[in-house]
Amino acid sequence: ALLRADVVSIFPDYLAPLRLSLIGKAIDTGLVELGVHDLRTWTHDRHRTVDDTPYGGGAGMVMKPEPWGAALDAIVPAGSATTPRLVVPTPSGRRFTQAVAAELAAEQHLVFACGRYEGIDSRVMADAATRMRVDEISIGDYVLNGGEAAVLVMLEAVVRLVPGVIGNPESLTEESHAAEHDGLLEGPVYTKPTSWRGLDVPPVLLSGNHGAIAAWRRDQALERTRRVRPDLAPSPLDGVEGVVVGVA
Ligand code: 6GU
Repeated sequence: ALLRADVVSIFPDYLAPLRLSLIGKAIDTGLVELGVHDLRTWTHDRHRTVDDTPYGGGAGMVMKPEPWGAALDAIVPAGSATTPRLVVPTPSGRRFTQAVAAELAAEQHLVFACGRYEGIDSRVMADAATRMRVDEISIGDYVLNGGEAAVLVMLEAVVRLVPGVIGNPESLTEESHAAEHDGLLEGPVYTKPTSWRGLDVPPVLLSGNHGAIAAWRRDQALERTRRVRPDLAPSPLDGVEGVVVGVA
């Protein structure tokens, strides 16, 4: 397999959708290997305890280090040829972007540690960092109850970038956030019929004039980006020769 991904969670069933659709097919064809593990496998007490009260006080519970240490020891083979990357989903991590997805897609082995409650005892990350690269990553500025849904999001973005997973690689470069798009959002798209419920497909798309179509699409992309994501829109002087602004 080009990519192996291991996910550790106290709700392994939450990761079942990874076996569906595009990721499922990548697993079935052997391009991607997936392991989903129940953290409680590495508990030894009657109640299979994974959490405890936080030192220093405060609300909520913190995940105990021992089960995580044992889980990572079992999943990451000692002295393996390639050092895996440990991804810890957390709202306090660095932001997941298309560039981070591409970075992760280039790895051979990803391990995802799904925390619940107020997070995982920080020594787990400190200890893991002696053997692997550790990345605490957030998928956005909102709070989830656990990392599982974030792992579904991240793996969907990552696996489709693994070579061979998408049949037509051109569709990888033609979408929103692709570098080829100059960082603009993709504009509206249309298919048959040409008229539907009184709404017509923009005539330029039926013109056969490829130059005019490309110019129209660029214009639509720019308009949409300015309207819904002004933070991504190019500044008016972008691309004007001889003018350089905002460079440190
Ligand atoms: Cl990656 N995990 C959790 N638990 N909450 C989040 C998140 C991740 N990203 C945003 N909120």
